[in-house]
Amino acid sequence: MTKILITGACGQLGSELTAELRNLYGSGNVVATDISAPNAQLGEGPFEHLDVMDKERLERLIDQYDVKIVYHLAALLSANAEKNIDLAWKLNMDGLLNVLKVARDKNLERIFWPSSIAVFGPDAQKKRTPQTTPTNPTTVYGITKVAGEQWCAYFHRKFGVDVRSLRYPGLIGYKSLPGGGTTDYAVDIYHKALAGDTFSCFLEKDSALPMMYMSDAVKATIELMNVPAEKITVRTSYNVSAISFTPEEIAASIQARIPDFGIEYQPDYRQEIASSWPDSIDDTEARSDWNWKPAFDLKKMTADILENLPQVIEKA
Ligand code: AKB
Repeated sequence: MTKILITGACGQLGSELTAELRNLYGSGNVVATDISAPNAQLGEGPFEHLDVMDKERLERLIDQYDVKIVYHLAALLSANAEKNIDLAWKLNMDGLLNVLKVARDKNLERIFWPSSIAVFGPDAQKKRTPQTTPTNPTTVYGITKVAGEQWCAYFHRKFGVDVRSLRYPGLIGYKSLPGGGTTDYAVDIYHKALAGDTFSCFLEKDSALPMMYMSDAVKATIELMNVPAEKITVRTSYNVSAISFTPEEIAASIQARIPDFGIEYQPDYRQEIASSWPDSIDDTEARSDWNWKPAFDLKKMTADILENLPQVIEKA
C-alpha cells in the first residue's frame, strides 16, 4: 500500500483529513506529522514531530516510512500571518519549497498543497470570482498563496512533480478548531450558540465570504488526489465553491433552531482582510475537470453541526 505523510496534521483540516485517510487507506499507511502533540481526532497510527522548515528531517521521515504521497498542510493562516509576516513568509514558503524539492529529488508520486481564496484581492471580480482573474492579494498570507501556486505550477512544468491544489474557502467543522484565520468566526459562532452566550462577531453583519463544510473539503481533497493526472488542467490551484454567507445569515440559520441566540458586531482588523476577498467563487473548472459537487448548503451544515457538536464538547 502506498504510504502517505501529512504535515500540519493537528490543524483544523489536518485532523479530519488524517482520520479520513486512515479510514480509507489503513492507519499504518498514514503518517501524521506536526509540531504540536497528536490529538485524539487523528485516530490510531504513526505520528512524528516535524517542523516543515527542517528539510533534513522531512527527508529522513520520507525515507523511514517509504512515503510516496504528501499532503502538505502546515501553514500560518491569514489573521496570524498579519501579526508575524516574517514567520508567515518563512513557514508558508520554505515549507512548500522543501516539500516540492523532496518530491522532485525522491520522485514522489503525488503532492497536495492547499491554496486559498486569499489569492484574490480587491481588484478581482467580487461575486462568482472566476478561476482566471487578477490575483493581487493585500495580505501576506495571500502573497504566500499566490507565490506558492506559481511554485507548484513551476515544479510540475519543469520537473514533472504531480502537485495538486485547491483554493479553499473558509472551512467550517465541529470536530476541530481553526486557528488564526479570518473565517474562524463561522466555527466559533456554533460554540457560543450552544453555550447560550451572545456571540461577538469580528466581522460586519453583511460581510459575505465563500465557505465550505469540512466534510465537503475532505471530499474535494481526496477526489482531486484520486483523479487521473491527464484530467487536471489547472496546475496552479483550483477554485472550489460550496456556500457563501454573511454573519447575519449564519446567525439566522442558528436562530431557526435556537431562537434565543444573540449576535453583536465588533469588527476588528480582520474586517479589512475579509473585505479584500471575494463574496463567492465560480468553480466551473473543478466541476468539469473532476466532477466536483458539494453536498452541504448552509441549512444542512447548521443542522449537522448543532446535532453533533454537543457530543464533541461533552467528550473534551
Ligand atoms: C483564513 O481565514 O485565513 C483561511 C482561508 C480562507 O484561507 N480560512
